[in-house]
Amino acid sequence: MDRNDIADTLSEIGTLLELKGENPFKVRAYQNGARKLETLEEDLATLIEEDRLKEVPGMGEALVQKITELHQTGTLAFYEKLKASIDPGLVSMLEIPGLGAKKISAMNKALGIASIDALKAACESGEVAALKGFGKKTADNILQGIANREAYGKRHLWWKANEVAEPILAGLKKLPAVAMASHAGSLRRCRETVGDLDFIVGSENPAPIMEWFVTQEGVKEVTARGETKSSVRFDSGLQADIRVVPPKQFPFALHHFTGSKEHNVAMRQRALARGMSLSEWGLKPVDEESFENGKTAESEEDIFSLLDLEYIPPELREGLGEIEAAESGSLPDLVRTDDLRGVFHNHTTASDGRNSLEEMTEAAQALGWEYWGVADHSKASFQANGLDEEQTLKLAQQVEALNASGRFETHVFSGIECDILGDGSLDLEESVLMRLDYVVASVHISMTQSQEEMTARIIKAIEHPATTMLGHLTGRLLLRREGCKVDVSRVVDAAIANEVIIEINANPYRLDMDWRFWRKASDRGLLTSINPDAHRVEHFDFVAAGVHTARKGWLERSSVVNTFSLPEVKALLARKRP
Ligand code: DGT
Ligand code: CA
Ligand code: CA
Ligand code: ZN
Repeated sequence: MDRNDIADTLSEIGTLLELKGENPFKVRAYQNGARKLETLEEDLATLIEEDRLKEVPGMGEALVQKITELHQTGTLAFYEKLKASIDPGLVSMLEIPGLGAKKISAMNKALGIASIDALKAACESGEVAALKGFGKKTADNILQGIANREAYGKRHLWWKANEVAEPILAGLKKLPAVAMASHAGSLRRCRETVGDLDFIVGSENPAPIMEWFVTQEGVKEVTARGETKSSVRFDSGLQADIRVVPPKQFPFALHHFTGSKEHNVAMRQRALARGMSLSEWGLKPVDEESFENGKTAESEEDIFSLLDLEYIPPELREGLGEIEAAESGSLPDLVRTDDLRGVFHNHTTASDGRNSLEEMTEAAQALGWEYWGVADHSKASFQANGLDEEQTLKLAQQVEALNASGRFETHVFSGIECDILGDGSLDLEESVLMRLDYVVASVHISMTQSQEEMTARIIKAIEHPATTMLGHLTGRLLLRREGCKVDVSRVVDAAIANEVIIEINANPYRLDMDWRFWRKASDRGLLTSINPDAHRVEHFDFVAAGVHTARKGWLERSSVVNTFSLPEVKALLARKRP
């Protein structure tokens, strides 16, 4: 073990002893020992070899023995034993910003607190504030620290992160010093969640850009501030990084910081195979020192073309075969939001939606859609005011009347989001379902079945003659709830065999079926519909998130039925209504 690792271990020993409430002198001895090691002027190996470590001021016998053991064996029996003797709950409390071992130990002794949850409860109940030497302010600080730990540790939904990112990018582009600016990282690759925001700027004059970035509205904390790089944290815990580079370097930096790491590794290997070195700085012959005489690129397109590749859209840069496809000219012609001509899975005031059939139709028309479909809940979803057979038929009649009235140019399809019951049967009579234009079959109840049960249940629903499409396959809610367990491959097989569509539920919390399954599934012939699951007119906008999922899944228009024209869609739906 080297000097720095040994110093870290010593300082951890100090913390662990403090957690146990040990004698403060003993604690300090380890902390001082760690600092001594860090500032050692002579080589540690030499000192140990010549048995002179004990001559260093402040190095007691116990410390010398432990440092020597760590240096020679890489482990320390004393440390292992100490770790094993401490409740991991106490150690986890050290992750709370602003809370140290001494306070944790005191609260453990007085109140028996040994976990973050218990600590939170004790702060809320006033027990911590009542402790000698603590008080209300300390308890409030601890609660704030717990909240921050949760917020800072977590990932953020792409949709929400993008709402923060858009004004930042717009603000950057307005600055006179900015020649060019872009978002990068997972945000630009349209991952369903992002760890932090990344921005790349091209400019010869970074100072005013840095100043604007760290003082912009909503910044809660500046976590790093440099001449060309800074990081800030917003109230939500979301962090944003910015890097300013000379305009000449911009395309290379943008490509590098868009990632993914896997994509970058493959690109660098490709460059190396051509005797070139690719990095955030540029592209140059491997044997040249600097990037001065390297290749120039006006845009990312140029970088790909310098490496004999078609342009790879950011959504595909996940290191999953995009470079091979770009080399052979077989990248997909990815679906786009403006390719959509309608949507199918939507709710109205008839069940748990906020807007009426007419309001939704008006909004669909305003978006330029040729059609949209209503699919309110069925009766098993009673908490969502689900419809029974009679109410379902009544809604279908209203749809028919609205279409006949000629009030709107946008055609309305009548459908239902029919519950898949626990045994795989559908919630409404087959004769009623067959009178609707289409049926979205979804699982909302009994979600905790085993994978075997759930898979069989969903396949049974797929085999029902009235089923047109499957709603939100797993029922997951990103960052909130795991989806149910299901054998995706078998469900996809069944859907293809029964000509059932599997939706991409475009609600930003769902994005279900996941993008990772789509490339293979569509190669086998599966069709999708990008459905907003709108519960109010504004939710129609969710389709943009669903399009990201489709693009990350390599989907072209031909796999997405709601890019089809009205006559094509009518013909497709009619196949299930002989
Ligand atoms: P995130 O923020 O966790 O959602 O994911 P990213 O992809 O945005 O990752 P981030 O913010 O750490 O870095 C942005 C990009 O910069 C990343 O996708 C690739 C590039 N990058 C960062 N660190 C490294 C690295 O150590 N190696 C390589 N090859 N690329 C890196
Ligand atoms: Ca990032
Ligand atoms: Ca970052
Ligand atoms: Zn649903």
